[in-house]
Amino acid sequence: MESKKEEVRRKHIRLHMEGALTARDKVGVQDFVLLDAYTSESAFLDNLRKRFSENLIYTYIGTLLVSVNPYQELGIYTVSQMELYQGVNFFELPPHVYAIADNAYRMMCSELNNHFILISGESGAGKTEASKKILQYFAVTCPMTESLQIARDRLLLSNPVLEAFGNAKTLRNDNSSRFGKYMDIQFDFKGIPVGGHIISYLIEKSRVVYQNQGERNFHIFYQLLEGGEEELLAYLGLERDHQLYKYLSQGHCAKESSINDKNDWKTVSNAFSVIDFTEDDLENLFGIIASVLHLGNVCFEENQQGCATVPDTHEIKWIAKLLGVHPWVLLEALTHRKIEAKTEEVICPLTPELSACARDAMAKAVYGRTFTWLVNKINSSLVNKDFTGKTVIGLLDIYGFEVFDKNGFEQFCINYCSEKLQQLLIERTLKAEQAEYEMEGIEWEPIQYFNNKIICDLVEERHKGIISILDEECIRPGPATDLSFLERLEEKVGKHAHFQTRKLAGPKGRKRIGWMEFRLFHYAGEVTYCTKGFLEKNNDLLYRHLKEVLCRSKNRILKECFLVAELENRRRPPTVGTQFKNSLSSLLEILISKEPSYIRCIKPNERKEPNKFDDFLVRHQVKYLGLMEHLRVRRAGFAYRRKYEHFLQRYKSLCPDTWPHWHGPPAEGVERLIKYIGYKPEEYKLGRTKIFIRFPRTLFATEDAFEFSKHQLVARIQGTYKAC
Ligand code: AOV
Ligand code: MG
Repeated sequence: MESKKEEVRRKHIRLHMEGALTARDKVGVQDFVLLDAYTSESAFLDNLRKRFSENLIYTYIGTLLVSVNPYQELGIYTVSQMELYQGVNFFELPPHVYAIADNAYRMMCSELNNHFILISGESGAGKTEASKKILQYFAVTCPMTESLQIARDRLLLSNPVLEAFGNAKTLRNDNSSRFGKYMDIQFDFKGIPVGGHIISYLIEKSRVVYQNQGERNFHIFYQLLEGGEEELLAYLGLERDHQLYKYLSQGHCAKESSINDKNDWKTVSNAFSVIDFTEDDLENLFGIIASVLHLGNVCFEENQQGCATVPDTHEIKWIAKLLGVHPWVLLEALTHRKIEAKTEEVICPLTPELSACARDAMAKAVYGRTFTWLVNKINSSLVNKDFTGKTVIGLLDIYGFEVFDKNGFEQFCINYCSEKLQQLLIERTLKAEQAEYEMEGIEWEPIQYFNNKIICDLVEERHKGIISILDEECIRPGPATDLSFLERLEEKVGKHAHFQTRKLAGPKGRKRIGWMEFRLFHYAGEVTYCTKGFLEKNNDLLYRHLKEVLCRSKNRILKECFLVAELENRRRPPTVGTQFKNSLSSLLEILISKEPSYIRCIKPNERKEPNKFDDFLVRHQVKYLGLMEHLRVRRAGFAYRRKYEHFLQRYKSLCPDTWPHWHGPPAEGVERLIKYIGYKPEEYKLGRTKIFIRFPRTLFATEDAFEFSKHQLVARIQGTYKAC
């Protein structure tokens, strides 16, 4: 293996050095920085297309990885591929997601700092797959001890469990993540993965009760029905046919060949046992999942007084059994509302429509909180208290930019999240890069780019942004509606360049915006949102009566999810929009403290098909992902930079003046060192605290010399021992 690896590596370096890949006409260039016409979008696209047609889905822009979803298995994720990339310098092998993972890992080990890998791109572009490949890479290539194997397995198997409960088939992606996920993989000082921690973001609860045409509910429901053992289904009171359940059949989704619920059930069941779920946990957990299905089938009718009744209480009895609540108490809570007057409680009957809303609110609340419980449970099995002084690599796989025919509150939140991550990328790359040159006193021609801060502000600014306006409407006394919210928006942000409604649009735009809609001009394109449901989803209120029932449930998981203390707390909880805004802001704080790597995923076509490269679609993504700007900054700048101390520490053995110790200022040591090894003036620049290296090949050569000198040193030491 070693010699094969060395051979591939040498060949690649040679190609790289020989005017960067002789075969470039056929397979394009592996780093866009090497493109001759680097300012041309068409040349960029040509290169991407050429490589895609040769099944080369990865291309670099400097250290950023561009990945195009192949929609087919390419055989490039084998263990031998992983071994090939292990411990090899970045540009010495063809671009790969493993190279990004390995680079972050080695930097973490050598500099003992924390890293994160941000994977972005639109829905279906390949983010979740990339994050899984990275996790597998660490699981296979990192050093391991027997006692820590279980930690590794749990890290790996947390994925199928979370995907079962948090992913669903949408029109864009058969396995679309309907929650955001940030996962820290923790390593000890030897680089062994010892544990992890997951933070989840805003699960799309509305999917539990409603799915668009052609879409499905969360995978777990179908997996349970298809794969669950007979006795389990009998215990839960469920039938195999998912058409029997209202919450599973509204999307009229045809069977999808890419989804095998029966097999997935096996994987998830196995994962549960490895992650330490007890029989009791699973009994309670599936009791909840089954209750949601039963709940969806509860129907209401109107009695002569116009109040809701439940003609068939069969489902209610099952829910009561599974959740450990009294059936009549549950029935009353679904059909009545408790209103608290000053000294007494008044019970008012609900109409069938309001009862249906209460039922759906209960299903969403139960599912949403159970998901949070699941994440906490997984975290408690991933935690490793024995290790202190850990370093981490964080993986961020969060929902991608989404545009459907109908976009609601969920798309608004998802696309706002995309804006925030774009902001982070701009701050950390385009802006930071230019600021760094300035700070380090390096001459530089500024590059123009679109800064989407203006859109982030439009959404999130305190008192003025869309989320604040929505919150105000939610608490305003009097009859606030989704329409009055739209009117408030027109009043307060109507003049904003990135906002439009039917009333504000010119005659041409008006046709395409409905009465209840507003349009945002996102960095990734325009999206028209329908305000219907915004107030209700932002409020996310559960009638007190139902909350009481859930707080008194005997189901152990629900008991942990709905604490009795909540009933005593009369303060209004923060709205969903505000909670999401706050959680994104903490996420950005987590990321800002770490060293970044970026993967930008591109979706080649809308039909989820292999070998189809839709120029228009890809061009649009190249544009909004800011790849051209990124390339320009990279091209004009320097491929590598290192603090003088770090550079000297690594390469000091290459120069007699700096080896074994250099006692002067590190900058002078580096200057002495690079003169000795023969850097040419055009290859580097010396800043105030760092050395900047223009071409990757300069660094390779240095790294090669270092490896060579290391071997010589070892040979010399061994020789000395032998002589003794
Ligand atoms: P996403 O995470 O970016 O969308 P996924 O990672 O789920 O997208 O990818 C969508 C589908 O594309 C996968 O289920 C695979 O079938 C295929 N795919 C993606 N990457 C690869 C790859 N490297 N090799 C082979 N097939 C791949 V979303 O979660 O919807 O934003 O919310
Ligand atoms: Mg995903």
